[in-house]
Amino acid sequence: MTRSASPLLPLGQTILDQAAALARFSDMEGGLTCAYLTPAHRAAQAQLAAWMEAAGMQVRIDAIGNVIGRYAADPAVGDGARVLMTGSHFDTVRNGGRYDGRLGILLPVAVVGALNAAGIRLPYHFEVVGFAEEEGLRFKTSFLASSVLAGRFDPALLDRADADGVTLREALAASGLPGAGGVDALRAAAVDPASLHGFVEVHIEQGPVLLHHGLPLGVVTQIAGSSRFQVRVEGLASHAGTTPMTLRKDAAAAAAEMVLLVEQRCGQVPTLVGTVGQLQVPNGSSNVIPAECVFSMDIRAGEDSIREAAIADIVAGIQAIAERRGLGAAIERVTPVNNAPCARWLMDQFGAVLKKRGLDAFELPSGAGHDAMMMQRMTDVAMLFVRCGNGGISHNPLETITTDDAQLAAEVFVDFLRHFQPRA
Ligand code: HGY
Ligand code: MN
Ligand code: MN
Repeated sequence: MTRSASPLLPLGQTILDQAAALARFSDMEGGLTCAYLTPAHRAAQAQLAAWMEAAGMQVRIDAIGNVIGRYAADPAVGDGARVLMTGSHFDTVRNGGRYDGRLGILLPVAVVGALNAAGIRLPYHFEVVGFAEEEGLRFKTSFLASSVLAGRFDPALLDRADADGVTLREALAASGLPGAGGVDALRAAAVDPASLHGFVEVHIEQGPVLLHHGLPLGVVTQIAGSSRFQVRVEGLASHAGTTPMTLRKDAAAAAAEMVLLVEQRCGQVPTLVGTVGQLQVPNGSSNVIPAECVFSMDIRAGEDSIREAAIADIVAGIQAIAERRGLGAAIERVTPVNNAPCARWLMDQFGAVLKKRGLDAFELPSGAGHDAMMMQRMTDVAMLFVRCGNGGISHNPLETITTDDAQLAAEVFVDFLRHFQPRA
């Protein structure tokens, strides 16, 4: 480091203001939806690139649309400098909150701006990634962006289509992104793990634990594994008025039973959760017995074995319900992501900063998925959680954080960066 001045500027308000400004790029009126590669998404991407440049970073956009800003190492360190990476996603769920993902981009960019303004360089390259896709909203597959960076992109996903029938391959070809969706370009966008010190992610907690304990910040121990499925139940369309109740093959009634099975099985173990967040009767009519019902299933647990056992039971249960009712059920496994433990050596460096400030080095697991999960397949990771207001609500427009908590998180992040010690 070339100077020892403390760059503790009022960053909290800047971060909140920028989150509000970024939320104006939306696919919907009156709320925030930012699906992968829509016009709003491209505008958000350009805005992030502009803020990174203004903060003093060199910016590149990779083949999947990640915006990556580099705050170059102190030149005195020489050519051997490695990269400490941070970042999170800028896509959102439908009608989501403005901090989910975005906080983990805006906060480190604001921190870099402050370091740069104070003339403080770091003894390593510091990169901030705005991940282009994490939520899985458009192509029903999450972690597209981090899977490219981590060298784990599955080319079969290029054939996956959105709700309008546009495939990922077509969307990338029309995007103007480098490589136009070519597999070689997507593979070449992977980062060399040997170049990394590790990956750290700042994220709003998205739950009530920190709020409940009266704590502004927490250090994540592990990220729960998750599996998503699409279930298609095939029944028989027939007349709602003339078909006796005993002679029906009602796909929606069968799906209802399946949804209750998910709720009942996932209620048996405290760390296990299961959600059916999408449920449709395609081409349904009020006077026709549903021929088809399609629903999503999201099953998560802190331990992979607990999740897998629940999945085995639920899959068997769905087949049994379908058989008993004389229907078909096809279950497609969309995204399985195993549990990702955080690295103790990185967690301890966040913990040390918190303690030095007289704060509790509180540790908690994450039930939500994060880009850090995919990055953990290639490097050590850690996460800093920021308290979520409004009872801890997230994936909801009511999601919120305070200016003071954003400020404190930025200060803790500055201390973390300035005292960062690479793994021995
Ligand atoms: O669904 C999740 O856990 C995350 O918000 N992507
Ligand atoms: Mn989310
Ligand atoms: Mn998120």
